[in-house]
Amino acid sequence: MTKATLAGLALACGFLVFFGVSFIEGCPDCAASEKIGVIVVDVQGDFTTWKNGSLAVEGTDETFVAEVQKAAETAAGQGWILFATQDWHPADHVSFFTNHKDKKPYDLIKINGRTQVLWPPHCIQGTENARVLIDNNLFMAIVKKGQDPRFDSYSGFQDDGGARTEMEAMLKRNGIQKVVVYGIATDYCVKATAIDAARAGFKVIVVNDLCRGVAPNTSANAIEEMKTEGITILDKMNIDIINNL
Ligand code: VGL
Ligand code: ZN
Repeated sequence: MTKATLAGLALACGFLVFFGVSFIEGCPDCAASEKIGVIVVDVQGDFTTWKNGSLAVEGTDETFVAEVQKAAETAAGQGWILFATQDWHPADHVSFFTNHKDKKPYDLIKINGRTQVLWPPHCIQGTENARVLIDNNLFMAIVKKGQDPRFDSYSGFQDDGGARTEMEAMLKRNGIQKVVVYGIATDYCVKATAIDAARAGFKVIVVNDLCRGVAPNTSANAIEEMKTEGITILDKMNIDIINNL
């Protein structure tokens, strides 16, 4: 072996050791470099008391929306990748009681063996109260759902007919493994979205203080159901806890 070859080998080994060591040193941070996604569910005028929504959920005043906004800003500041869901129904949507003869709001009907809750008309495409109330610029994308008049869609991942939205593909495309979910309503769209996220293989955290539910008993049941699916329920948005999960 020539001197030059030896010097080259030594240099190569040096590089290997240098980068190898720095890689090992980097490992305690591996968890922190996992991409974190956030899904802000259906924070729209029609679900809030603030905007006098047609399907206003208790506890959704201006202060609540401001807390959701602040949490979204904090998450964005952490480099987390934010998505929103947006209930976006045509006027002839199956879930509106007005589209069924002799029905009232909150009646239950059976459609193809599924139970459908009949709601007041809400989140009609292109109406003021269908807008997402959180700064839209914070979101990489706003996923619309419930556009097919035949199917309801509580989940941001798929409708009741099984049609998938772009949500799962976008999360995966961005290297996201952990998803934080909060918004409205705990017992419907938050629950369905969080459970579908867990079933799609994401580690899921629901932040309870940033959620509001249609009714206390169904919301309490929803929390238990989500735990059964392996979802972590936190009272508050705690950055350190979420980073280290
Ligand atoms: C929702 C009822 C009907 C929700 C949407 O966002 O939880 N609830 N449509
Ligand atoms: Zn709806």
